[in-house]
Amino acid sequence: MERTLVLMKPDAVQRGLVGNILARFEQKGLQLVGLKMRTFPRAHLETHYEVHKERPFFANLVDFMSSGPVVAICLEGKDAIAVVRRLVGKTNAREAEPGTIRGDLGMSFSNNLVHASDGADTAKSELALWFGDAAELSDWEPANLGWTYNVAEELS
Ligand code: FUP
Repeated sequence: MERTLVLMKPDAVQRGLVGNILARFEQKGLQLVGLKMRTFPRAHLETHYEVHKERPFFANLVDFMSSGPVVAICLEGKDAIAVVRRLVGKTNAREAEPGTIRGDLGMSFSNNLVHASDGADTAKSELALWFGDAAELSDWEPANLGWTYNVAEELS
């Protein structure tokens, strides 16, 4: 099982899309193991987007991400990082495929509703940043796990 970070950005909160987005992950079969909501300080968001700090859009990105509450969640599942990235869709929401979160719900490149970790290393470092206290993540076994996956092939 893998864990990944998803952020529902301030546009998702302001547009009342948190429930819609969360439902898509739950319905897919991804397991919710962490959730928090807060307007995060600029310094925290600058650390999160450090890889982009030299890019021209960096200041705008940090302004946007600190402009209101963000809902941060941790999702668990087999190949969760890649599965979530596919559900999220292309960065520019106008180009994202229908059926994806950005493709169905967004029209913007920068206000693109969600962030999702893009690989194993980033998932690890981002989860350490957003859910640094292990007690913020819940280890639990969904009652339907043996129906979401094939027990003999995928859970042994
Ligand atoms: P993604 O992995 O799809 O979230 O996208 P990136 O990590 O490449 O970019 C992070 C965020 O920066 C995007 F969500 C949108 C914003 N961005 C811009 O505003 N302009 C750009 O040219 C590239 C990214």
